[in-house]
Amino acid sequence: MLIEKAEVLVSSPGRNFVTLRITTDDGVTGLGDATLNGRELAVAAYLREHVVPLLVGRDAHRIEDTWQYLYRGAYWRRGPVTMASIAAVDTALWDIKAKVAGLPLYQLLGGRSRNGLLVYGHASGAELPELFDSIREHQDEGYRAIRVQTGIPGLPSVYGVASSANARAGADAGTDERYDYEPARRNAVPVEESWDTRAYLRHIPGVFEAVRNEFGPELPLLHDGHHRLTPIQAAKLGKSLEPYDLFWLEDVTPAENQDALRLVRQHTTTPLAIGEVFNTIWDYKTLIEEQLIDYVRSPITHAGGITGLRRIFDYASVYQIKSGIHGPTDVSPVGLAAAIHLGLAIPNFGIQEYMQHAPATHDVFHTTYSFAGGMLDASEEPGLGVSYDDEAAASFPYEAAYLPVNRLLDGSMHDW
Ligand code: KDG
Ligand code: MG
Repeated sequence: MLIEKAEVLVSSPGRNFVTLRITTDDGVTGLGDATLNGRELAVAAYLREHVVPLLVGRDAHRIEDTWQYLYRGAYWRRGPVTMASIAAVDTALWDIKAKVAGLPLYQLLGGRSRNGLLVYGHASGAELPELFDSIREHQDEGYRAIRVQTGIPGLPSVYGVASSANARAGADAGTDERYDYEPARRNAVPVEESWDTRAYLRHIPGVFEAVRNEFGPELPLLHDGHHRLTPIQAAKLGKSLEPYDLFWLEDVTPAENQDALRLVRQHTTTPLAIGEVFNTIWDYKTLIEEQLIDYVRSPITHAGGITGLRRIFDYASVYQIKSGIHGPTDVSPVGLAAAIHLGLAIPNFGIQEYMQHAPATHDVFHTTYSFAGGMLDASEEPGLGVSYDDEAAASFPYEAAYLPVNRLLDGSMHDW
């Protein structure tokens, strides 16, 4: 079964997505997600110019060999653009293999280890009453674990906080409004936000105290620090949140420095999750071997596909570290479906992030996975169970959109 063609599909139904569609000589198609928020066209060009010409004529069944060929064969290894491209090829080939077998993909990954995937959703509010409403709305939708993000006094806009009116209306990112907390804005240049770490550290423990008082001790709560703290600040935050028993505290320090987590770990028993911007197993080496984290956060879309991420999870499982696959709206329904299949099969599943895509996204990506009772599940359709509607996609052309950048109050650049 040879690869006959590979098409790079760029569309913007609600937000920008890059999708790879591989077709074999006997007409079987597979999809892969290569979306890299704010840098979509770099991946599209890498795929079109440097990967697609290498795929045509290859044996579609040789998934591991193709992975190694694209990873080792590039000489310039790793990085989000390369690894998102490899991810798309890998996912599309798994989709094809499962379709040919006539089985849902999770069956090829070892079969079901669980009935479904526990997910967490994103509740947020500028102030506590809005946050409480948002938590209740998520519970009403069935969510059984909730990420909590709030406004910080003195800061006009903060990562993770939806403008609630838009969030409730399910506004589409394409209208230049946020839905849920979608942070990428359609603009020729990134918008600028401001940040004050001391104000954040003063405010957050009180928010979690209020949420626990309102919702009780059982509801699993998560929080995302979004890479903004120094190691000692992160240690202080983890310690101050211990009484509120978080499921995890995410991305407390910038991701490049694995050693930073050692200091955080020495000071707190709050479980730590990291990795949504990591692309390879090497980004996790110190963190996994020294047991400095509890959850691995990479998405299939940015970590070399099912082949790349499964390898990381196997390595993590040796150290009792679990999965927490990144599932924001900038991972397409193809990337999410792949995460669901992998999550169903691995032994060390932890939790799956689930932000729901905008209705326009589902006009283009027809999905078969289901969400009920706070759990995501794959369908029994062969392959990933997602199809791409070219006709619908034609009415959603690419538009430049960027994640914001962050400045401290004195104007210095800071991590966003
Ligand atoms: O593209 C950036 C988003 O994926 C990121 O900001 C979302 O931190 C995020 C999360 O945990 O979902
Ligand atoms: Mg995050």
